[in-house]
Amino acid sequence: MKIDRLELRLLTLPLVQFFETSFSRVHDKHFLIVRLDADGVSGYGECVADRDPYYSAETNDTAWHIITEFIAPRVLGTEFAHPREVFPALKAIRGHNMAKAAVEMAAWDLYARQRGEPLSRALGGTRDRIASGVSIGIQDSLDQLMGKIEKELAAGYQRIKIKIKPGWDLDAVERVRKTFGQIPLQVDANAAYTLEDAATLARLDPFKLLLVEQPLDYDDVMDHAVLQKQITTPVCLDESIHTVRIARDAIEAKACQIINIKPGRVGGHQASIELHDLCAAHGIPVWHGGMLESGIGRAHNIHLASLPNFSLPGDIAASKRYYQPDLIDPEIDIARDGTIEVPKGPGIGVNIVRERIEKATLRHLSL
Ligand code: OSB
Ligand code: MG
Repeated sequence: MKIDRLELRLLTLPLVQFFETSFSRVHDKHFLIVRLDADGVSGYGECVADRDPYYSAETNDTAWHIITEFIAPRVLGTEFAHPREVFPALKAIRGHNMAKAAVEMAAWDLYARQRGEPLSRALGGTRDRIASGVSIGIQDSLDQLMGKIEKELAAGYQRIKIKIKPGWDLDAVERVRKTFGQIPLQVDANAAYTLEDAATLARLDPFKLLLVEQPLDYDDVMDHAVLQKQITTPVCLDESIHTVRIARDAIEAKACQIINIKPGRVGGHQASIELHDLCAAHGIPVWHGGMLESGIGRAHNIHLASLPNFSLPGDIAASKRYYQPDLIDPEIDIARDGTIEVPKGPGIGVNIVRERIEKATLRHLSL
């Protein structure tokens, strides 16, 4: 495929409910959508950067800058035999994985659409439904948190993840266990602790959590290895895993027993496949993370999560938990058994509603 056009949009959508992590509370999402055209076919990708550099160093504005100034010139007019060639073609650009991923993933959608096959097949997916879990943000009260969990369990979600931070951790987990018993439960600290908190984190052990996600700093590997020796809850890394190489180091150092894969964080689908395969070779289970994506990014995630080593339920939930309406129609929904169907149509396999994209657009550029 020879890509002849790149369209970039900055969009905003209000969240159905605010989402609070250890680093911020958001009420609406700001994100980029990339469209690539080749031979009359279009492919779409979503950038998971945010307005602020609190989850990662990238923001929508840095992604806009990197895509227009550095990625577009390397992609436009270039003949790619396969989308796996896109990420290596961007090697001269250090970092900026979210910007790269948005374009690379659009190329995968384009490729699969050209071939008339679902993206999951092009990626090497092996299942037609994925297991779905929910990520529940920090609430104003524990009562409110219990209400949210009750609702999501009733909807059928296969596991619950709650966000934690110092002061919203042990009491919250204890309350969840007291109220709901031994449900599949995990926690995500988004880097809110240091090794000095090891004793507090060890007090989570008796609650038999599936995992504790990114307890320590966003760029740390070795402190996590030290922490893992002091706690029995399996450590799962999210923020720290920027590249396949860092994952290899983290596994070697025994800094984690589980890895969360987000294609935006590692540079797209190809890097995610390599990360997935590396983990499989080392017996490290993976699950698919979420970044409050619209239906476009969410559909990409569903296809990727159909690969075999995604053996734990992901943070890929129904559209209506996030956006009403979503950018796609029909929206993504879960079945009563807590699974989501992998779309069967060509590419990401969802219908993108142009008018909704237009309505949500703040900025627009065609190259
Ligand atoms: O750490 O997994 C995270 C959302 C934004 C930024 C970081 C994270 C998250 C989530 C939400 O946990 C997952 C989702 O429901 O999309
Ligand atoms: Mg996380």
